[in-house]
Amino acid sequence: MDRGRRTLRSNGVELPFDDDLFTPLPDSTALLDDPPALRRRFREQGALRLRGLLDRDEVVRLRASYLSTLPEGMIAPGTPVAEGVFSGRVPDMPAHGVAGHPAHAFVRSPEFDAFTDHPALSRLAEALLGGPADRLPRCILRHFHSGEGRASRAHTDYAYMDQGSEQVVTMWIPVGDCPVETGGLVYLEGSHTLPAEALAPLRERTDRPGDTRPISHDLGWTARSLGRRWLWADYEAGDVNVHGPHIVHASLDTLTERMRISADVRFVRSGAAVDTRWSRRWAGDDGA
Ligand SMILES: O=C(O)CCC(=O)C(=O)O
Repeated sequence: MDRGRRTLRSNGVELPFDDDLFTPLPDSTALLDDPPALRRRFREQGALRLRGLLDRDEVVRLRASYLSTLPEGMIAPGTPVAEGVFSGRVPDMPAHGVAGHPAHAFVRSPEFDAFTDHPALSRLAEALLGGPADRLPRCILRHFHSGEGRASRAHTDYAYMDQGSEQVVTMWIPVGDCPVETGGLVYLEGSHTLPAEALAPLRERTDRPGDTRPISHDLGWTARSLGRRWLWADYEAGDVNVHGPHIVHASLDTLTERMRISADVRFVRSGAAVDTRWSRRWAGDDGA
């Protein structure tokens, strides 16, 4: 591990970037040509990291398109739009993803539809789900910047989609390079095999006491309580992660000037029950 990068944060809580708390997420790209081996690895690990599944330039173009819809003042003057360097100033606009915020319009754009319909994503879903799969309409565009102390709390996807089939996979796609300090996704090793009872006591340490869906905002507490480490990676534009509905995952705070943009796209096995909350387009205030 790179000892130069000592302290990370998630939801404002500091995390020593050390071998007790973090270990690399293995690269599974070489298994793409071997679907049985890919499925085996997916079953064992609960999540896969696939490098360069998408074309880097296409992903960078999507990043630039979204960033170009932000109101003036959010991107540092004199920097290229696609870099997405935060100026330190958030212009007056609705909350993230709420109608009137650029992400709300962007996830309804033909460009975003074309991106989420990329055949490489559906092929991957079908390989892992063992047959035809349908993309769920609720695809999320996430956008984090430094200084907000905000990231995704430790959670499993199933807590948010438990009115439908478990035959579902999530693709997490960094829209632009996302080294660990920019705040990428981390998975708790082997946590997809844990029974729900093992996770329940962790909810006692939470910054959202009224919400039973997240596990905890404190990733150090989560890892130490379960005796497991967070799987991390330095992601690049074009990489795709895929995970199942029961693995515990979270994200890290953005500590760099470059903003973190990512998309999550989900697929369900064709014919399996769909949680109807995921049959509508995402909005930041849709409550799902
Ligand atoms: O990008 C994030 O912060 C969280 C994404 C996530 O939880 C997911 O893709 O399932």
